[in-house]
Amino acid sequence: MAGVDYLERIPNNVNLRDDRRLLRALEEWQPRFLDWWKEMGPEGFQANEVYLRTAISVDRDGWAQFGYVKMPDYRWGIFLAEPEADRRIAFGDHLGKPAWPEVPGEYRGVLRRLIVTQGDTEPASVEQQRHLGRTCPSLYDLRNLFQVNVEEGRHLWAMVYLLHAYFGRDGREEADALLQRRSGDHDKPRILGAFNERTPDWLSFFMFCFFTDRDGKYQLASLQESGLDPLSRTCRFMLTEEAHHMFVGEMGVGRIVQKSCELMRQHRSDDVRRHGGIDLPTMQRYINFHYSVSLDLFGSEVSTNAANAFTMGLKGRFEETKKADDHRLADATYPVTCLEGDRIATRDVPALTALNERLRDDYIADCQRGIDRWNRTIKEHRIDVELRLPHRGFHRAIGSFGEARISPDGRVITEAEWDARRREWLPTPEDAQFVATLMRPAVEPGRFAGWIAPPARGINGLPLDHEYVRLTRKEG
Ligand code: BYC
Repeated sequence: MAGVDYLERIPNNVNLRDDRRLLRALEEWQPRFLDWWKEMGPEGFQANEVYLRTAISVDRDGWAQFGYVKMPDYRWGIFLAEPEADRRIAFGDHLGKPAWPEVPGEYRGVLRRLIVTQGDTEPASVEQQRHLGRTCPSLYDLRNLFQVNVEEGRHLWAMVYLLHAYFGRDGREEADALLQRRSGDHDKPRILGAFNERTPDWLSFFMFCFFTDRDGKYQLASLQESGLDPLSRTCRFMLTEEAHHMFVGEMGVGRIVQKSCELMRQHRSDDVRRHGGIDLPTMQRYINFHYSVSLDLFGSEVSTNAANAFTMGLKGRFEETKKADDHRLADATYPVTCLEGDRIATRDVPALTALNERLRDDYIADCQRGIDRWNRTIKEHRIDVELRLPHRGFHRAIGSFGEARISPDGRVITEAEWDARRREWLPTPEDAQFVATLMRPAVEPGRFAGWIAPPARGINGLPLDHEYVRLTRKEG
């Protein structure tokens, strides 16, 4: 059990019962969280039993337990990875000093902002996905959606724990505000752009899990390097859950690509839509959209915020400890591609200010690996099409490219060319309408909608026709 107390109202491995004040504060927040879940979590299905994985330990082996749970009864809790003995700060001005068990007073504001920004994305994604249950392509996919949703809820708990435990009254207020903002709301939107976009259909959901959850992986990996030890430990455990969300995204898109290729071969036609599939040009436009809004999540190419967070020892680089340099970056430079006047240029800038771009580079390389795997599927069907990541400047709102129009192949273009061609590059209202026509629920065990191939295997060794969500009870 590695110290997880499941008998408590709030399962945890942080000895919550020994800190009465904190326990009381979190127990007060808990019903507000549940109210939010009921109002803004998955629409319907709250009374149905779902075959979910629950964290029961933070050990590498055996941290998960599978079983039927009604979502509101999911054991949301607080899990920090095991402490590392004598952990030292691995970068910045405090390099080599012992990691902090508490928040250093002078860094309170910056740390709070990072934690709130991270925390805000978690409930946002649940809100974005709340209508999807009704149009699930299979019970297998429905269960995966709900697994992702409850784990995002747990990630919210992770950040709320830090706010309550280390930031006093300000932290409690921020924790409440996390339940008050709403994705896409005009007056009280979520903090970051991508988390105010709609996720109206399952194609968008799989793209979101592939591209946007992958930003989560890179941000959490950077925060895992943090000198603030409780933040590091909580992110380390969150990353184990995040991996499943990216798996859902990559497999989901991969299965749609597979089905489209099968339909193209079977009907000897590119006109997959006529046969109930999603054509590859539409897939490309969805990739262009989700990739570009996710690139924005890394912030500006050149950022003093990022430099400060690094120098202070609060947010490191991806795999900081594996890098062979001085971990201070005082004199280092890094090449950054951005807009210079009316052309795109790459220039060396101080590496400290280029940390957002460097993380974006790591992310882009990771996205490309997924695209390569989808292209392998297309090639196996002997179809001469390649999916591509558009240029990093395409359709950007944040950073230097936010000021210009860039084509997917990386040319600075005029507003007139953008207007004339954006329908080739980004999902059109007609694309969305077409995809919406495919979103009809397939809820008999073992049945899959006609636009997506079944997965290679079921969950936890179970067959594909397992009843992953029990729909026999009436929906709540
Ligand atoms: N939208 O210096 P700049 C996840 C703001 S996803 C709106 O360029 P900085 C998940 C920025 O806040 C991971 N605003 O950037 C995935 C700043 O505003 P203020 C989430 C934006 O600060 C799926 C100003 O622009 N975690 O876990 O170096 C499902 C100038 O900022 C955006 C984190 O983000 C944007 N896209 O870096 C569920 C980690 N981009 O302060 C979950 C924590 C920038 O001047 N956050 N701005 O008012 C951070 O590390 C940083 O806040 C950012 C921005 C990387 C987001």
